[in-house]
Amino acid sequence: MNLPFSTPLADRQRGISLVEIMVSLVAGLILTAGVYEIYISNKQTYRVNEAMATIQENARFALELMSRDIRMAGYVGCYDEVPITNTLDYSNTTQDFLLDFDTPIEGFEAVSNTAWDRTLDANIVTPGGNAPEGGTDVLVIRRADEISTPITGQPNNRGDCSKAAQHTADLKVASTAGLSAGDIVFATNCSHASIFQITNINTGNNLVHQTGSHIPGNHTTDLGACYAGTGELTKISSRIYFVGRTPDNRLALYRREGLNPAEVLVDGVTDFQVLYGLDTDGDGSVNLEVTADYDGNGDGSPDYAWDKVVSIRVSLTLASRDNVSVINANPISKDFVTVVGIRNRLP
Ligand SMILES: [Ca+2]
Ligand SMILES: [Ca+2]
Ligand SMILES: [Ca+2]
Repeated sequence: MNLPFSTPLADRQRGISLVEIMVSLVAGLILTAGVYEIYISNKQTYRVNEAMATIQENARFALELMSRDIRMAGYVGCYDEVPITNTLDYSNTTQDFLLDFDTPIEGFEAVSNTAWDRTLDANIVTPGGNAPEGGTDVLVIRRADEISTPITGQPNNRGDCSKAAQHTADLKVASTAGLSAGDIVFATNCSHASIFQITNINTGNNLVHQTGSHIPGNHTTDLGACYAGTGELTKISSRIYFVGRTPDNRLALYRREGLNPAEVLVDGVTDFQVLYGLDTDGDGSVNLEVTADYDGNGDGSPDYAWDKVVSIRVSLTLASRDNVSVINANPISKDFVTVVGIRNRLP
């Protein structure tokens, strides 16, 4: 639109006043600050969500592994119903604790920030490794491994199972995958069972179980039974769970499997507490949930009724690596609880 010539120049081209510039600058600043605030808050939300997702993923992983071990505690096929010959040489080792397959479950209750209900067995800590963190519990599971193979024969016993001497023959198995010399295994044909250490694996999948080599070794080659062409062989080992400190001083959930060094399962586990579900009245279901040091008969000392444990309640606390909490700028942390039944002991 054309302005009439009579309109003064000042009216037509007045421009922008200083006040207007100031106002728009302030408005711009407010807008930028708002956008920045949204950005920061989104970034913060993202960091919290990311930390929480990591915590949840780690907790799921740890609880899954632990649950599998707890569920299978003491499970070794038809072990419960049959006589068992254990040829392990307990006099030849300081590692009896790791080989005590008669006790599938046991634990140590943290009674203060420095002590447990009894002295921790030396085998809980790998030589040179770090000790469990004060105030957190220790859980020990002894169980059959996933590695299992059919026994296909005893090549040297010439098919004669009637003579005790034939009980010493090598065992031939379908596959030696996952098995190696030094492994402790469990053989059973459902009328008898044997625990022994493999001292050598010969060609043809022949498992040798000599005396006088390896630790703990076998004190006899007599397995107490003949397994010519029948049965199943399974690797067995202990699993010890505890919270310890990593080399960079972070708390983490450790697992020691058999004679192997303890390994970090999951980083950022700051607490680990265990309760044992007891069936004290023999009806096959839990009627009492207690700590490891439970004194049921009131004689002033723990009962350690491990054979009455039918379930285990595990509580883990996990914390984020970074200080992402919006409340106090600390790491965020979350508790996770699961209850696992022991397969062998539930009806
Ligand atoms: Ca405890
Ligand atoms: Ca009960
Ligand atoms: Ca007692």
